[in-house]
Amino acid sequence: MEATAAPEGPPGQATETVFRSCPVCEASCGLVVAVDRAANRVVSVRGDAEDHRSRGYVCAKSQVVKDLHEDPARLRRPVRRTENGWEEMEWEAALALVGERLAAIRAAHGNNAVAMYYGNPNGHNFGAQIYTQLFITLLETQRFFSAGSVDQQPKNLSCELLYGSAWTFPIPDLDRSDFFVCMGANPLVSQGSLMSAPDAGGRFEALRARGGELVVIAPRRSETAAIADWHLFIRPGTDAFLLFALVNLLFASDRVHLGHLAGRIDGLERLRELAAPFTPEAVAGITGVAADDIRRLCERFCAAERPVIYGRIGLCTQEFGTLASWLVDVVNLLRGRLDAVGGAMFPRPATGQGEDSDSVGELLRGRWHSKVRGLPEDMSMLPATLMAEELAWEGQERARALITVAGNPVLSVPNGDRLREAIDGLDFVVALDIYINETTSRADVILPSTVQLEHSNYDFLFQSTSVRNFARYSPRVLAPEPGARDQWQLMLEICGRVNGLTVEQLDAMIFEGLAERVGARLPGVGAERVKELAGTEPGPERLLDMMLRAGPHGDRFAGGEGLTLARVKAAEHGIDLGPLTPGRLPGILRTEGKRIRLLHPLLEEDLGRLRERLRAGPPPGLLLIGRRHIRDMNTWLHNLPHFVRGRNRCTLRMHPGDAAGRGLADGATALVRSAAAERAVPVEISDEMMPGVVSLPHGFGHRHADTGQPHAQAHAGVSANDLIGDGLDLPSGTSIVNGVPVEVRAVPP
Ligand SMILES: Nc1nc2c(c(=O)[nH]1)N[C@H]1C(S)=C(S)[C@@H](COP(=O)(O)OP(=O)(O)OC[C@H]3O[C@@H](n4cnc5c(=O)[nH]c(N)nc54)[C@H](O)[C@@H]3O)O[C@H]1N2
Ligand SMILES: Nc1nc2c(c(=O)[nH]1)N[C@H]1C(S)=C(S)[C@@H](COP(=O)(O)OP(=O)(O)OC[C@H]3O[C@@H](n4cnc5c(=O)[nH]c(N)nc54)[C@H](O)[C@@H]3O)O[C@H]1N2
Ligand code: SF4
Ligand SMILES: [Mo]
Repeated sequence: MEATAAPEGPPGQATETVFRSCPVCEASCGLVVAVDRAANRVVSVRGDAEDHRSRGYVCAKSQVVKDLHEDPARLRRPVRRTENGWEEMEWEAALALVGERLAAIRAAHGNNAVAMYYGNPNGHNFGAQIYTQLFITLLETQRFFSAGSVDQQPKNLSCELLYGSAWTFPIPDLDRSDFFVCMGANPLVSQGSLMSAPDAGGRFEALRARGGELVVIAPRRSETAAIADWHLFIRPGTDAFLLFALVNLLFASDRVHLGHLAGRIDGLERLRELAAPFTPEAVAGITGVAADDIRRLCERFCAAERPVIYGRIGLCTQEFGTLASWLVDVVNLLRGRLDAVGGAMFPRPATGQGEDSDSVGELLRGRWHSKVRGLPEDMSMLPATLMAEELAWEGQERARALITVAGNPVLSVPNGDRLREAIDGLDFVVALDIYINETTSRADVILPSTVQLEHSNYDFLFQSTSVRNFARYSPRVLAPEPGARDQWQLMLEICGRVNGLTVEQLDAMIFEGLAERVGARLPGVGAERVKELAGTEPGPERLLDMMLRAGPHGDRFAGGEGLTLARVKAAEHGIDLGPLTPGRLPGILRTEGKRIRLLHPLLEEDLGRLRERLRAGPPPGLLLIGRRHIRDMNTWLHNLPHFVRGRNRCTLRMHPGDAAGRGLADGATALVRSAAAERAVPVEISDEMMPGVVSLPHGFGHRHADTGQPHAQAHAGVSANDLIGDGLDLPSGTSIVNGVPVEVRAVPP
């Protein structure tokens, strides 16, 4: 644990203690925040030993909530770009300007003239999430991009195909598994993703202490691999081959056991046929994993009592992201490890998103296409990699405006330089952001929301990704500046002004709609009674109260002991709703006849691409992969001095053999060239790398002089995404950021 001693305030200073969860990563660890109300500042932040999920664990990023609040470079009021630089604006004037400009552009050129990019921090902000659907629906643009297509989109798609719902993620039961295969993830650093697990390291230690084994499959001996019982190097982008070989072995050795899902699964015979060519011997060359090791992995997986396979970023953001993400579930399924204790199970959020349903999900894909390359929309989004070319496209119905919502695509998405240029060609740009950074510096107006400790929160999304069911409310700790708005208010202000509606009207629409749905589900109660009990205070909390009360643990608006928001608030350290439970399938399936269809035409079609890669062999040269560090969070912590001090982390890690062959010594500067660009980066020689693979973290590259982040600029580094280029996992439109061919050479003298 990279913990933090708690400097208490000076003696005699009146500090108050507030408990809340950390909004920086999915783990959502419990924090103890000491606050000086009079000075409206945080005195200290430390881990909450009474939080049942994190039990006192926190990482260095727990201090972000304090540092970010205090960063003088953080925007507190709207700013407008003028010829003389950035100028502060009054809130009403700024909102009016944004509303007028966007409305005028829509009126003249249609809804699609306004593009939007939606970034990661929204997923950590309950208010923003609750109104997101409305925001997107009312902007109704076919030029919608998000960080999701440099992230989990392949898993969304595979879940949609298998279970009928893109957000029904099977989550590994880390605390009860006895054979954990971790592919393309580094939970010791990330603290788990689509597996929210504070103190992942402690949980893996516990797994080993109870006689279980941890296997890590990744092209780098990561922090997680370093504590594993077995680490297998794999060539980037080839996991689908390895997983197919496991499927092949399960069929060939007659070890398919479907458990309680037998009789619900379609496509088994077809899958057997498709897997037939992918023997361990056939895939050993391309994956770099010996056939014997693949066989041994299969043996040990089958011999274990509670095995599970889990895959994340390294499996999603690669050449065969959808196939690999799908095959992880397929292998679990073929061994009866889906919806089973110690396997992969489905969380049950207290707000009711994971309940049984009779509805049948519709695959939302291909309803429109990108202008330049004609690639299909997926879940209403176009691939983020295409954002630069789509915004630069000069046809008749071209893009004219852009809204960025807590995102920094110039650094976090491939083709950042082209994107900056394309943004400059637009008529109007508004950024909902708290910094002037590589992306938002191109905006006409920046609208900063309240930050983390200035608004309340509820861990909404991460109820669906957590390794244990829980409910957790976080109170507001610090008073915002006068006039400041929460992110949800800004979102409603914008779509309200563009559509001629007020924030109150929009909130009322959501409220009425939710009350109707909740009322319909509770026949004895009805919508009118729901509305009466929900109160009159507009905003996300009254919606949250309704969802909790109507949810699986709720009081059903009938009094009694069930959950209400007030009860969740009263539980300062969060409420433990127990381990994940099996038997959620078939109830939660949103598929035709509640069957699981193993294959889908989209997947079968993509198998053509996989076979072609096997025939062609791996791409030539070195393959570039990414890397995460404890003190980085994508692009946005680099202006906080505590998070950039020390050694330069933006280095190219390289195997000693690869370095020697190129005359590169440790610390030397290398030129890394890809199809997209060439960049100079310091080399760090390390045998943690698989030979033939080099690693560079993303989120750096703060080289533009026009940002308002002096500390970030002083630790600029290089943007990995400059090197990454156009490659996509075709079915999902996800950027291939792992497994990018590069050449590396020493800087000529
Ligand atoms: N090469 C490569 N690229 C990657 C990845 C990779 O592994 N390799 N990972 C991808 C992944 S998984 C992700 S999620 C994306 C992230 O992609 P983005 O979401 O585009 O990037 P972030 O750095 O998270 O951007 C956060 C932005 O939100 C702002 N912000 C932070 N807090 C707040 C707030 O409270 N309110 C408001 N209004 N703004 C706020 C910050 O100033 C910053 O501009 O990057 C992806 N890009
Ligand atoms: N400290 C910190 N924590 C974070 C973040 C952060 O930036 N910093 N970001 C958060 C976000 S937005 C996300 S989405 C999560 C991501 O959480 P993780 O998925 O755990 O992310 P990474 O640490 O990028 O781990 C990816 C792993 O995949 C390996 N890999 C790369 N290519 C391949 C491949 O082709 N095959 C296989 N098998 N492995 C491969 C890499 O070596 C690396 O170990 O982390 C979250 N947590
Ligand atoms: S692991 Fe994530 S949630 Fe926990 S303290 Fe660190 S950043 Fe915050
Ligand atoms: Mo992410």
